[in-house]
Amino acid sequence: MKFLQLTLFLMFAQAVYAEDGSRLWLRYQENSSRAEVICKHKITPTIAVAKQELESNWKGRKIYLQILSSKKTSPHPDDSFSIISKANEIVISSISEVGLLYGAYHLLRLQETAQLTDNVNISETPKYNLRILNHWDNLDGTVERGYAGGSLWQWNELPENLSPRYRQYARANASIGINGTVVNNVNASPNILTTHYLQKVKALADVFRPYGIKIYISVNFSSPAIIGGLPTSDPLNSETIAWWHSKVAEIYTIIPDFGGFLVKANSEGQPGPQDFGRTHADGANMLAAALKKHGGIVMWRAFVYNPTAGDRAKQAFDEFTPLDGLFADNVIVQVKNGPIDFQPREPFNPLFGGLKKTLIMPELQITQEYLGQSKHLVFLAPMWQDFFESDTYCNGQGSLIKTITTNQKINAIAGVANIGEDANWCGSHFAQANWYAFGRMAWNPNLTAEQIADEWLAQTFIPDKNFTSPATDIMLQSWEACINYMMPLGLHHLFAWEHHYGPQPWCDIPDAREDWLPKYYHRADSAGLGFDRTTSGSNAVAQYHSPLREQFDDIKTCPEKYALWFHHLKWNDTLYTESAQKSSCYFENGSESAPQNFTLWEALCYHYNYGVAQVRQMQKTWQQCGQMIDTERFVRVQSGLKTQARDAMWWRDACLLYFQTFSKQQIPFNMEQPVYELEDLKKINLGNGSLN
Ligand code: BDP
Repeated sequence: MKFLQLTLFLMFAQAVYAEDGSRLWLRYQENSSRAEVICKHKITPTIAVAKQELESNWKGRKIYLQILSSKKTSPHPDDSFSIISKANEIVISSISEVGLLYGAYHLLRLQETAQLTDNVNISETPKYNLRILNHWDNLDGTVERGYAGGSLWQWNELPENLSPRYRQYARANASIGINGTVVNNVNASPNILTTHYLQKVKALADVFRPYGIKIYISVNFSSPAIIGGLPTSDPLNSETIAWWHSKVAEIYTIIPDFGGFLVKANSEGQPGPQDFGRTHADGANMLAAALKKHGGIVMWRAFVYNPTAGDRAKQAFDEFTPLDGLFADNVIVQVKNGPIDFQPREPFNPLFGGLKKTLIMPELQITQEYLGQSKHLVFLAPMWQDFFESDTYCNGQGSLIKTITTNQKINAIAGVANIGEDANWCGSHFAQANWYAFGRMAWNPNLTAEQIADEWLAQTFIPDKNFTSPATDIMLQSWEACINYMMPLGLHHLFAWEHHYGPQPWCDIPDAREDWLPKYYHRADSAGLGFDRTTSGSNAVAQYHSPLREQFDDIKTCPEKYALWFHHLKWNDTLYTESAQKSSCYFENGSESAPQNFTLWEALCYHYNYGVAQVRQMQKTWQQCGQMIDTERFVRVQSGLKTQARDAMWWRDACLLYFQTFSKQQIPFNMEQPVYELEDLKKINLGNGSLN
């Protein structure tokens, strides 16, 4: 009997304390009795969610939920809310139901992060109206660039069976203000538009609706020919036009509040209007016309490049700026943050500030395709903060990306999701922070990475400064660390072929597209390293407004972090003192004092080594603060950091040893020396992902 009791106790304890990450940042301790929440408005499904969340989880005074009447005729739901405390009560008010829901989650966030004060007087309005996740999920259940297991969508079981995770997903998104989701891959199967699949999409839309989340789909531009049996998909052909109009009408009968289409066209082999001699504007406007009367939009991606058109970094700008002003008013051009492709660090894409008469929305990548995937702890909010705060100078100084993209008729932002079937949703515990950060920054790009890290840690682990403050340090330096050990000083795309996880700067695949090979980007030779994009090179600098173009053009004023992005430098060129100054902490522990300046080669050696040192420091800090949390997650993160530390050394050695074959110089004696042989590293087959 005793044994049975003990077993039952242990089972119970495990059930209660299983810390598999499935609860994300929503770890409220449920109330033993319901909190008092009063709402005089009709209890709609959305209000019911708000009410229930507060009743179960709110620990304070009586709450009133209040819908305000409004004369506004905004085309987009106004998600604003206010929270005001009075003596014995708190009033959450909004003109919309979903505003109340956001208010409820906001209040709970303050409670969970111990930020509640007696007097609350908050008023919040999101800066982007459309805050959208892009799932690169295929209809066969795989996820392109997904590192958290298969797709969350069980297409085979839909529409009949609804996984409980659909609702949990919607709840998590609503709690951080995400209000749209594109459920399928931009490399879109035309089948998504068949009635069969639209019924499945409808089932998801029905689950998401109470949480204020609209559904969108990615469409294949050749759908009229592929599934419609038409002879062409030419956007100016009347049959094509009629096909899209009737398809869109069908979608709206099935899903009345459908959001619209996301389109990847004439990019990486996807079909598009150029196949018929038409422009991106012709293609986008044709779809937009079909969606217009239903209130739908087209998000048309600007991720275009082809091997014959010169410097890849220039191509989207070259293709899209001549079309500026020609897009319909329900088309929004979706632009990746950088001009190449979600690299560890890129300067901002010059289409921001380049397109002035076209609606434009940023596309960020949450899934860390090029930042260690779900294996490396890399917090992306510092990167996004940097991006939002970049000054484009398009209307003079102060034309920050976060300002120009939130002052349009439609303000939207997309993030490529890192969500999958894994119990912890994102493949690792800290990867959840990037989903969280995307939502928070889409709501308010003025939030700092530090604030977001801190509140995420408090909710996801414990609201104790002894834990959150060192853990925030880890998060805040993780992006810089990753850049250092992967590709510092503006280097980019040194990744292993197709896999995009490990290093392969030497990669040479016969007959491969030149612009898919690392050599195209690093241009290492016996003279030096880097891509010359100055006025005497590809002249990509000219795509930026003054004074940026002059600044980038001149190595003396170009920020060191972009040195090799814009310049081909000689191995012995003296880099300004930026790295050298920063390096003092690295050298402090060694016998040598910090140098005054570096040559390019020395700076490279330093950055790679410093990146490794940063990860080693992250390990130590975690060892110290991680023990304050549950063992399960502590150990998992600890083990992830080990992998990251080994991978960092792998990256460092692969890149330095390879570049050394050109520089012909020794790695300075006062820095760490390689532990691997280049020839061995060249043999690694990345099928299995990492060095482990
Ligand atoms: C690249 C990915 C590729 C995507 C493409 C895109 O490697 O899988 O299809 O971006 O954004 O980063 O379309």
